[in-house]
Amino acid sequence: MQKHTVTVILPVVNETYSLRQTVEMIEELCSAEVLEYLIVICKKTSIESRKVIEEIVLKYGNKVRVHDQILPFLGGAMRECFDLAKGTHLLMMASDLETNPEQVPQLIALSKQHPDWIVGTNRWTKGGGFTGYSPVKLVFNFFFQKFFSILYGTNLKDMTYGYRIFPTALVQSINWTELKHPFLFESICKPLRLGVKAVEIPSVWKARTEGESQNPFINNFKYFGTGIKIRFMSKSKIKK
Ligand SMILES: Nc1nc2c(ncn2[C@@H]2O[C@H](COP(=O)(O)OP(=O)(O)OP(=O)(O)O)[C@@H](O)[C@H]2O)c(=O)[nH]1
Ligand SMILES: [Mg+2]
Repeated sequence: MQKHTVTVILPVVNETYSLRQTVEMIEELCSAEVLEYLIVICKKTSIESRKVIEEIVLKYGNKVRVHDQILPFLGGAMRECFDLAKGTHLLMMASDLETNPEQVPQLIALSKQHPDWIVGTNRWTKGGGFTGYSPVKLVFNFFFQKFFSILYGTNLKDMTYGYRIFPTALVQSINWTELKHPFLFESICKPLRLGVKAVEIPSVWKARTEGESQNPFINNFKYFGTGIKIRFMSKSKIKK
């Protein structure tokens, strides 16, 4: 069997100490499990963030790759990294500490047990939760999750949290279309339609303490169209 190796994808716009802490924590907890860090930057990436990235490259050498994205927005960043990843698996997360890096070893361990599955995280279960999340978004998110778990006939309870580990071959075989934040939702909807198994571990989302989100509130409504469209899309259109 092929050795399980992981590419950690870290999109960066305005994170400094949060990015540094993310990499350092993963290195401390499970360095040997990580093949590479793929840091993805864009025109908006701040000078301060770029300085921290330089520091990280100096410290960890060729374990770190920096990619300057061509496609726009978060979905564009992730999609390009999906194609560039060298690991057998890739971990989609953020660099603003809203995806708790302490859980990386647990995600990798489960992914090793079930290499063909997607291993994600769940804020809507015992042991998971939200700290500092907007109350309006929380209500919206609750009903959104209920609706789409029924529509997709899945046990998953958190289909919009962009903190998951995927088999690289799987994501490279899918035709992705979203460019903005709804990509985080597309990335679970399309595999589910293809019959891929997915599990979740409890996780606490904690609001960032530096910089700001790139996802204006109004954009959250776009997730709805994404979920409906993919639910009724033919499998042949989902596959490349
Ligand atoms: N390279 C790159 N990174 C991005 C882009 N947009 C967001 N990111 C990063 O991706 C991570 C997640 O994005 P956020 O904007 O924090 O959004 P979010 O927390 O998923 O969404 P909300 O909960 O709705 O705010 C952060 O580390 C961002 O810096 C982008 O266009 N390009
Ligand atoms: Mg965020």
